Amino acid sequence: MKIGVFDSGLGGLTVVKAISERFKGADIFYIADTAYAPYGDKTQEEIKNRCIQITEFLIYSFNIEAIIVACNTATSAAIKYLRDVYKDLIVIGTEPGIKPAINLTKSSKVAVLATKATLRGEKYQQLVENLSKDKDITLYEQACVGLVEQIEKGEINSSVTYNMLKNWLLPMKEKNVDTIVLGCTHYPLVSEVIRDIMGNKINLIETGEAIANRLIYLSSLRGHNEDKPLNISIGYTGKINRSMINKIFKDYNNKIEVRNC
Ligand code: DGN
Repeated sequence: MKIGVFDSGLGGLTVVKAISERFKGADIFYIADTAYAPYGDKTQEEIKNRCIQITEFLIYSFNIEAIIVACNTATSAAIKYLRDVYKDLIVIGTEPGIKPAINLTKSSKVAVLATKATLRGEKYQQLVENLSKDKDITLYEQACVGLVEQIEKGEINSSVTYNMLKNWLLPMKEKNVDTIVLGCTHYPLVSEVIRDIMGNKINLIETGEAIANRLIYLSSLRGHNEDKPLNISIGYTGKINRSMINKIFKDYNNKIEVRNC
């Protein structure tokens, strides 16, 4: 099976990593759209156009059967369009895991970290509106402006990144937030920093595992049951930080091809 995955940059590789831990028998073609990153400050129309161009490229270059939008921001701008137009493809998007967070919280205080575009998107607003009203939850939303750029630069442990996160997170810690939704696929790459600030007991909700499970389910409906090792290749449109790729896939044994496209 051939699967296309994309994001504005490195973030969607956290999703590919989660897939690589659970799924076999596929060729994964990943596009890091770094020439247009970050998506978080683009209009919904601009983001949607990029999603269409990348999907077309993946279809015509690699004949993909599935497309995974490994980006919350792009999902909110384009998933409906992609589902409507590419009916022959398996189309999977990424959404902040608010539901699992609500099930997990003990203090009833949940934070959502995401890009500005995700938080103001209609899809996110609907997700929040549809939350179970049975539980009285206080939701703290934080647009983490500049964090994606820090991660793209590979500045995971720099004092700038630490201080950014500290300014957003300490007020949440004081309010007894015990569960944080990582509503951007880049943010798992700073989860150690978040734990350092919030303490080890904090629950962090990522979406990679849920996406991998959805892929397993939908591909099995199409008869996918190959068992060969996963083959991953990464293309990028602007620049990419290769040491971050090595860091993300440090335990991955197969060769990963990385090239400009
Ligand atoms: N990884 C993207 C997301 O999940 O929203 C980041 C989007 C961006 O480029 N800011």
